[in-house]
Amino acid sequence: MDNKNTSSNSGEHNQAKGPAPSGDTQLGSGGELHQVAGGEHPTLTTNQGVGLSDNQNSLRANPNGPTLLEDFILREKITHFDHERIPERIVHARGTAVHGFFELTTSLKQYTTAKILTEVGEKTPVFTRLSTVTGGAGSVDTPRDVRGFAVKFYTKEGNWDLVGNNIPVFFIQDAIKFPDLIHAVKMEPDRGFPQSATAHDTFWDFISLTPESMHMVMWIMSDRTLPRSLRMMEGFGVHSFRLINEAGESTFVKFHWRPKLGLQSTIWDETVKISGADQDFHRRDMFEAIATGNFPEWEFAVQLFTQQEADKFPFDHLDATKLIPEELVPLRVIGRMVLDRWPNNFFAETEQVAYCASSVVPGIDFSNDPLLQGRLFSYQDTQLSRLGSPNFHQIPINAPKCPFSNQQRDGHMQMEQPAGRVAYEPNSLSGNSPRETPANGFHSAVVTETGQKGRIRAGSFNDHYSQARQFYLSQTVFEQAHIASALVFELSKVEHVHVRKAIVGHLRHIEETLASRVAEGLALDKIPDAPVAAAPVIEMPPSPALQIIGKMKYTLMGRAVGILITDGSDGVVIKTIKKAVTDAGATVKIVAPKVGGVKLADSSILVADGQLAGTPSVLFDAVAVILSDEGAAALSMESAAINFVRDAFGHLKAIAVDKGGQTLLKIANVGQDAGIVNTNDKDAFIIAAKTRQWDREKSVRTLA
Ligand code: HDE
Repeated sequence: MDNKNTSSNSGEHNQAKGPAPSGDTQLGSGGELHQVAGGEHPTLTTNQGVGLSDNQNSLRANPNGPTLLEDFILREKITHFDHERIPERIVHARGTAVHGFFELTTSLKQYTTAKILTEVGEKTPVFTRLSTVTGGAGSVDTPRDVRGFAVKFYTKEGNWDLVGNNIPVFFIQDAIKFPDLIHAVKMEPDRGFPQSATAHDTFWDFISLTPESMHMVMWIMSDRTLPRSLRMMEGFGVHSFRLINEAGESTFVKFHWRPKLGLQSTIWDETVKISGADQDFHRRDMFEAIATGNFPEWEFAVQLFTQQEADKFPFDHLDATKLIPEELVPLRVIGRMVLDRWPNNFFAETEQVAYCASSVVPGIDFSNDPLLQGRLFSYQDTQLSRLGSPNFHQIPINAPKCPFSNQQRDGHMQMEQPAGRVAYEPNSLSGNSPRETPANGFHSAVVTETGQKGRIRAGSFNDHYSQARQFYLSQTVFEQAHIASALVFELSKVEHVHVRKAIVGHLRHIEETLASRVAEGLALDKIPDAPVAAAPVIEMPPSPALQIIGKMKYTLMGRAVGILITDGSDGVVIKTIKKAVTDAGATVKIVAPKVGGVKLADSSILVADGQLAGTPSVLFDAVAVILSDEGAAALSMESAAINFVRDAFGHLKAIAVDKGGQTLLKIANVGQDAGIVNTNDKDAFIIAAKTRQWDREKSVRTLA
């Protein structure tokens, strides 16, 4: 439909009647209300361009009679509506995507011919989709789940899709197990729940029988699966890829994204409450960041290594359940990605974008990782089923931004009209049909493959526990406690006791104390036996780069602070705290009992950004409570106010209070520590707000 169609049609109910004063309300003859914004409105038409005289009433035999089949306008509208949904992604259905650019800062010319990795300063458009894995498209943003990190680079040499996750390893080693893994984690087929959760029997049953998943299990039980914001997550290409240079030599590469805002996660109790308070917590956060010009940015880094170096690793880098510690192969930062433009239309872009792990450009190639090899088939196939046509590459969000042409023809929803009589290659009839370019077209790495064909897992994939142990031992004591407690939480939701025990048995190979903490948390009568390990566990040096706390930035940049106020609050104090917070790079939201605002001590009105009942402190990184005595008294019986401070305290956040705020803390039975500061000392508040009060945790909950 052409939105610019201005052909005149001014039926009685048509809103296309030209300018009307903004905010005017008009009554249509059907009794409906039209809120009319000012401006020229195009004519409302059918998909065939026929103007509508009435978009409120279907065609009926008489005012009280049946609707007529003849009503092609009704039928067209309803038919289109009935077909609005396309199959959602079988995994990663829920996602948020943003446009932006990638800029190379260091050339990898020595290693690759790919222009995107050799042309320093060049800005390449990208479309990046960040997703959860297990839930449906309408599920919450904040389950305990892996996050997808998919980047489509529209390079000069074709589209390169780096379809990664926020965790550098994966559950399984071979693609053939993927459908089983996903069937186990998705809602159970007989009951249709739980949605978007690993805490149930089928998931842990599968895991208990799949020892190769143990390293990933450590990562998913850590707070990595509870990101505070999509802007505060790392991204990983996971598999080893190859770079190929002009001489045809290849080097292995792992790709990494590192958020400029640093890593930041929530804690479990907080996450559970966020899921109730704001189902769209991450999507809204990203939307607001883009809308306010706080464009998220990531460093792009690579780990480069040769076959000779790989031969010396105490693991097989082609096994996707292993990572290469940064201490072994350092990260080289070679570029940055900035996301700066929200899509115009969610369906057309975020839903229809089709990432394919097989989309690479000349100079980048695949490794023999058997998980990656399976993915090279799966994505193209899934897009065919999801988008319904082999022409999905023509949808604007998927189309390369460089010229592309070949002799593929026809198919559902063909949008092109190729001219001429030639649709094959080679041909001698057309002077301008596309030809191969042997010099700079795509070449695969020159590798020799030998050995016996068969369904054989390489013996070098047998070590299932060493890196899981390395991960656990690399964490701070706070993070270790979170991992142990997450395991207790999840396994407590598992009904089958033998499954709980089997998991604890695996944990014994990772670290005995972890196994005993979890066993105690589950009240097991004795520590279960460990299963036979396929390979001995080797000791690897701790890698601090695997922590979250070690990688959190001591900053308020990109974060949010809530200020709870009531009638009679001191406007000067509010202003001072607000300025200190915004100067530190965070956003401020005013929370009040009524959204219309409060009457401050000086009788001025301050409008609230959120009503107390709908804006709990879980939505913020730190809070200030600035109340008059009367306000504090009024809030003393409001559970939303009491929970506001109690949760902020329980979630280890800094709390700034004035006298009235202190009264509320007392009523809520909230203790005092270094994270509770007076609003008079704004600097102390900013210092405390830049981190979490980890030491407080032992006083607010029993961890495993
Ligand atoms: Fe995916 N994965 N995956 N995956 N994956 C899909 O493709 C698949 C794996 C990842 O925002 C599907 O378009 C197989 C690893 C992301 O649109 C599907 C295997 C990693 C996204 C598919 C894996 C990923 C997907 C579903 C095991 C991290 C979302 C819808 C061999 C490196 C992309 C779709 C987006 C999506 C298959 C494992 C990342 C079915 C067979 C490992 C970020 O094709």
